[in-house]
Amino acid sequence: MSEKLLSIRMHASLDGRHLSGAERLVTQPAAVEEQLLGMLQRALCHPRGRADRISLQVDEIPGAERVAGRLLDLSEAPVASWQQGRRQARQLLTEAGVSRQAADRSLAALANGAAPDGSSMRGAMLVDARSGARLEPDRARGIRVSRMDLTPAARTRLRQLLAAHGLDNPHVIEALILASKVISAPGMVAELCWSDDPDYQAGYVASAAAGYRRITLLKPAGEERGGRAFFVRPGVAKLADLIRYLERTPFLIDRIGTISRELQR
Ligand code: WAQ
Ligand code: MG
Repeated sequence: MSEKLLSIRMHASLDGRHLSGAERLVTQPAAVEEQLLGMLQRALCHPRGRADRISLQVDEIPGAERVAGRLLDLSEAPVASWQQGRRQARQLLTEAGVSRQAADRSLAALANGAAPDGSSMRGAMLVDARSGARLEPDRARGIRVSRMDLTPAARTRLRQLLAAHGLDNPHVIEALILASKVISAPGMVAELCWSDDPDYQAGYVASAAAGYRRITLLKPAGEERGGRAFFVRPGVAKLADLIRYLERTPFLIDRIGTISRELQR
């Protein structure tokens, strides 16, 4: 189908610092207004403060280059502390094919604030899965994954499924969508992520084989430094093509995966 897609994006900042962002892909022009209002509300009610600058952008994108995607399966095993969470993340990364060195370097970079000034980057680090070398062209901006979403039917189904597991929140939904696009990229080995919101301590490691492995605690409460690392196969052919895929190619998810949580004992 070559039906037109509309990309809707929101970016909010406070005192010149990024506060929150959101993005949707819709096929129905009638859905635009509702999406814009929801995004505006989120920008004005962010836990780190009320935005003083909000930009909303609507772009039409040709349907031709669209990729139909599937959501990763989500699973979670409880941890008792963020330190244990980081050990779990390191273990999951090495099982996915990331070297110890690359896992440790990236965990440390995110913990210390991966941008040159020691704060969180706006996007993700791109990391060689063997050497741990950072490959992203700009260490403050990073790689910004964009143009991905669920179809309305898939979103409804996913939210029902997540609600049954007590996980229906926007962080989970957005992260699952983003990770599913990232892992679909050719040459991608794994992703590591935790939030930059001070009151949100969860994160995940994602890979094609293990899916989205949710980790309930990956940082101490109150910590503002968060981020993402995308681990790529060493010598991945064309970095520019990979970055273009992540940032520009529309990825519309029409199939959802499974959700499983192991309860805290
Ligand atoms: N592309 C690449 N990196 C991004 C993007 C993007 N579109 N958006 C954010 N980042 C990077 C950036 O460095 C942020 O500081 C960092 O990720 C965290 O972003 O409960 O809320 O939006 O299962 O704060 C994961 C756990 C929550 C969800 C992640 O991320 C769950 C989260 P945040
Ligand atoms: Mg955030």
